[in-house]
Formats: sequence, C-alpha cells, structure tokens
Amino acid sequence: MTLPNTNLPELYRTMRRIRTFEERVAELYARGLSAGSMLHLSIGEEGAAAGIAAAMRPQDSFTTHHRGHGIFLARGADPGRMMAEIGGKAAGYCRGKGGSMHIADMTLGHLGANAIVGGGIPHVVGAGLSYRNLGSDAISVGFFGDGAMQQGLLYESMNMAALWNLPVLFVCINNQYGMGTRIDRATRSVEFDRRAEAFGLSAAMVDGEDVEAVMETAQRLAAGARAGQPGFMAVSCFRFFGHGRMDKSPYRTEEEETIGRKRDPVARARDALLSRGVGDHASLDALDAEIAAEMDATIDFTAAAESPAALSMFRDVYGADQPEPEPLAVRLDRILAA
Ligand SMILES: Cc1ncc(C[n+]2csc(CCOP(=O)(O)OP(=O)(O)O)c2C)c(N)n1
Ligand SMILES: [Mg+2]
Repeated sequence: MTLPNTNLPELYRTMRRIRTFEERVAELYARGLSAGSMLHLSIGEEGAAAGIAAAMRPQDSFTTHHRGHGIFLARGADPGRMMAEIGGKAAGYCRGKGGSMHIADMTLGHLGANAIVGGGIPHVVGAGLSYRNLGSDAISVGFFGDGAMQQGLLYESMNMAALWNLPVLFVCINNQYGMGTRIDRATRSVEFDRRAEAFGLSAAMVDGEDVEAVMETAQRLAAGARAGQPGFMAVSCFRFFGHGRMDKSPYRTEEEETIGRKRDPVARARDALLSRGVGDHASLDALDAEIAAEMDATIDFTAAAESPAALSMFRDVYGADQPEPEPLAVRLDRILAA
C-alpha cells in the first residue's frame, strides 16, 4: 500500500502530549500545587497548536493568549519547566514569576503569553517589522482567541502588517466562546476571513479537528508571510472544559458539550493512523503510555522544586544594565530601623 506523504504520526504525538500535559495541569490544580486557579486548558484545541507549529521554522517567533500551554509545547517547550512555571516554582521558564498566563522564552521564540484579550497581537507586528528591517526570513505568529476578533487592536495590527508587507501570521483559535459568551452573541458576522481580506491579508478558515488541514493551510499562509504577504487563519474547534478550572460551563447544555467533544482532533488523528495502517492499537497505546509517564514526571518535578526566594521579586523586571530596586522588605526594615 502506498502511504500518503504526511507527518501525521508526529502531529498525533504532539497533540497527545498536549492533551496529557493539560490533564496533568488539571491534576496539579486539584492537588493544590498550582500557583492560582486561572488555568485555561486547551483540550479540544490541540489541532491548532500542533498544525501551526509544524508549519513554523526554528527562527520564527510567536505570542499566545492566556490559553497557550499547548502552543508552547508544540513549539518544543520542556514540559517539566512549563509545569514548574504553572506551579510557581523557581525551576519554571520565568523562574516561577510568570505562571500559566505569562510564560515567555526567547530561546524558543516565545515573545510571551498575555492575559489581556488581544494583548499579544501588536507584538508580532513589531517582531515582523524588525525581521523585515534586518533582512531576516523569520515570521512572527500571533495566536489569540475568538474574543480578540472584537478587539480594535487586532484591526490596527492587521492594517499595519498589510500596509508594510510584514512577515506576520495572525491565528484565531475559534473555540466558539469568550468565557461564557457564545460567539454569535458577540458578533453578527463569524466570517472572520472576510474581515482579514478587507485589510489586504491572505485569509483562510479551517476545521481544527483536522490537524493535517490546519498544517497545510498554515504552511501556505506562512510561505506567503515569509514572502511579505501577511496572513490570517481562523481555526474552528470546541473547548472541551470550562473557561478556567473554576468554571463548570453553566451556559452550555449537556447536549452541546457532548456534540462538541466529538470534535476531537486527537481521536480523529488516531483513527486516521489506524485506517491508513501507519500504526496499530498496540503501538499507539505504547506511545500514549510513554507520554503519560513523561507528563507524570512533570508533577513530581514541580512538587519537589523550590519556590523562588521572596527577595528575587524584582529581579528580571528591569534590564540587566539597570540598578536593581531595593526590595520592599529591605526598604521597610531600613525605614523602621531609622
Ligand atoms: C481586554 C480584556 N477584556 C476582558 C478580559 C477578561 N477575559 C479573560 S479571558 C476572556 C475571554 C477570552 O475569550 P477568547 O479570546 O475567545 O479566548 P478563549 O478563552 O476562548 O481561549 C475574557 C473576556 C481580559 N482578560 N482582557
Ligand atoms: Mg474563545
């Protein structure tokens, strides 16, 4: 049998790692080991993260919204350091001071997760401008939710990217909800590609359950962006669980959730691998077990890791050439001793 030329096994592996990591994040929270409760799981959205990351090159940069664990993992993040960050531990990517919603890492091109809806979008325009001026062939990819489609800064950013032919790709992960507000209660038009086209971007909408379609669309638009034609894509999917860990989704019916969770990119990829004869149940189960063990270890690592020292609070806030401010505790001691 001739197999289609695809990297579906790798995409499946990436998606399974994201799903299992997110399940462990939920466990971290349930065990009282997370730094705060604002943990936004991307279960159901793995097709977007894996498909688009597969179209990116090592020199490319990106920003994410608050639901960005999966995107960073797909990009090659170390899950132990990610979990430690989510647990507020010094071994985390931002020494435990960023947490789930503010992970960044320049070595992997992660210009920052951002908790402000749409907040990370202008940064990729700035990155794209710098690549163009430096003559680099890198692109910058901005990931955001459907909530940001109603934010003005997206349109300012799209306008500038198109006007200046910047190597930028805008990616809307449309999981149908902004917190408890369904998309059709937030806007009259969900033809998001048409909005982007109006600014002069190449645009597409794709089903996030089909990771290969996501990757192919991203490859096409990324190639355009690299050549100075910025792009936009909206990836449709369903957020399987609540907005954050405290949210039990009272605004969705059970029926809607049951139907929505059938839109499962991981299960679909697994079925495709089986039907194409690329894997069998035993080999896929073994892969899943290997990934489960890898992700279990992230919880043990986080539980055993040290918290950052309180007096390190101001470190990493100012540039290396700036004097470090006097820590509050030291300042108070000095004032009280006077
Ligand atoms: C500017 C701004 N307004 C409101 C909020 C509160 N808020 C946090 S997440 C969110 C919904 C975001 O929805 P979406 O962009 O679709 O991302 P999703 O959570 O679905 O991944 C809102 C309104 C915020 N963080 N920033
Ligand atoms: Mg949303």
